[in-house]
Amino acid sequence: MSNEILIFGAGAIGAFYGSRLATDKNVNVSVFGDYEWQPTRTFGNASEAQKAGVKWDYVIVSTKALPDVSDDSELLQGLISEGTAVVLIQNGLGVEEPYYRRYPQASILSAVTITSAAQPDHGVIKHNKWTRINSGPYPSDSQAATKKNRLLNELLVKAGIKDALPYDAAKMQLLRWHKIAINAAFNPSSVLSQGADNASMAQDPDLYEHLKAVMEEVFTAAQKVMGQPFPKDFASAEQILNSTKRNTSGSKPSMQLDWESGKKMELEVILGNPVRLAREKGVDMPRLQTMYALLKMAQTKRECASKSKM
Ligand SMILES: *[C@@H]1O[C@H](CO)[C@@H](O)[C@H](O)[C@H]1NC(C)=O
Ligand SMILES: *[C@@H]1O[C@H](CO)[C@@H](O)[C@H](O)[C@H]1NC(C)=O
Ligand SMILES: *[C@@H]1O[C@H](CO)[C@@H](O)[C@H](O)[C@H]1NC(C)=O
Ligand SMILES: *[C@@H]1O[C@H](CO)[C@@H](O)[C@H](O)[C@H]1NC(C)=O
Ligand SMILES: *[C@H]1O[C@@H](CO)[C@H](O)[C@@H](O)[C@@H]1NC(C)=O
Repeated sequence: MSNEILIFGAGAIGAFYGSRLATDKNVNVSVFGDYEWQPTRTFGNASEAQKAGVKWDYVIVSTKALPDVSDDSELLQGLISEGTAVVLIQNGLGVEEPYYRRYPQASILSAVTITSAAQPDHGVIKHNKWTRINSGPYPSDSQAATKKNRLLNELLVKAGIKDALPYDAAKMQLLRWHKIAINAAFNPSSVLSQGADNASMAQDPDLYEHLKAVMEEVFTAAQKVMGQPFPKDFASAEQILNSTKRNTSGSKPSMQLDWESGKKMELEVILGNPVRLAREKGVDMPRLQTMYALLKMAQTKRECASKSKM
C-alpha cells in the first residue's frame, strides 16, 4: 500500500512526527521547507513538490497559523487530489476552514498535539518526555475522512506514538476549544504582563482569578457553540491551574516568545476566531475580546514604529 506523506512546515512538531512516521519502512516522508533531517525527498517549495509527480496520501501542515498575513492553503495548490488527506496540526480555531473550502475533493483532518518538542537550534529537534496526538475528520464524520483518520492513527501508533487517539469530528472540535481555552488564557496574559512565565501567572492570586475566568469563558462558549458538553476526561480550569502552579520550569507561552523576538503573534486563530465563532452563535466572550483588541493594537503600533525607523 502506498503511504506517501508530505510535511509542510519545518518546525519542531512537523519534524518530530515526520521523523517518527519515517521509521516505518512502508512509509515515505517528504518535506518542503528548510530541513536537515533525512527524509525520502526534500523540496525547496510547493512547485518543486508538484513536479515530483507523487500522489500524496497525507499532507501534514504544521506551520504557524497566521491567516491575517497569508492564506497558506493556496501553497498546496496542485498537491491535493481525491485520495489526499490534509492533516492540520496547528494551534487555534478555524484553521481547517480555508483548506476545506479550497480542497473539497480532499479529506480534511484536524489534529491537536501536546508534544513537548522544541527546536533549540537550527536542525536540532529536542523531544521531551510525553507526546499525545488526537485527530478527527473536519467538519463532519464523512466516510472518506473517517477512514483516512483511522489509517493515519494506525501509522502513528506503528511509529511508536502510543498516545495517538482518533476522535470523531465533534469531539475533535471540543478538544480544539479546550486547548484554545488554555492558550487564550496564558498566551496573551504573558504578553500583557511583560513576559510573566506560566507558573508565576498561576501563582499570582489576581492573575489566577483572571486565567480561571478566561478558561471558563471559553469552556462555556465552546459547549454552547458545539451544542454538547465536554467529555468528562477534559481537565477543569482549576486542574490546569494547579498543575501549572507546580511546574516552575520557567517556561513561557509561545505568543510571548513571538512578541519578544518581534514576530507576528497568532492572535487571529487563538483569540479572533473563537470570539467570531462564538458571536455567530450569539455568545459574547468579553475577556477574550478585550485581550484581542489590546494586543492587535499593540502589534499594529509596533509594526508602524519599526517601519517608520527604516
Ligand atoms: C516510496 O518511494 C519510492 C521511490 O519513489 C517508491 O518506489 C515506493 O513505492 C514508495 N513507497 C511507498 C510506501 O509509498
Ligand atoms: C521553487 O524552487 C525552484 C528551485 O529552487 C526555483 O527555481 C523556483 O523558482 C521556485 N519557485 C517558486 C514559485 O518559488
Ligand atoms: C487545586 O489545589 C488546591 C490547593 O492545593 C486544592 O484544594 C484543590 O482541591 C485542587 N483542585 C483540583 C481540581 O485539583
Ligand atoms: C513543565 O513544562 C515544561 C514546558 O512546557 C514541560 O516540558 C514539562 O514536561 C512540564 N513538567 C511537568 C511536570 O508537567
Ligand atoms: C507554558 O509554557 C509553554 C512553553 O513551554 C507551553 O507550550 C505551554 O503549554 C505552557 N502553558 C501551560 C498552561 O502550562
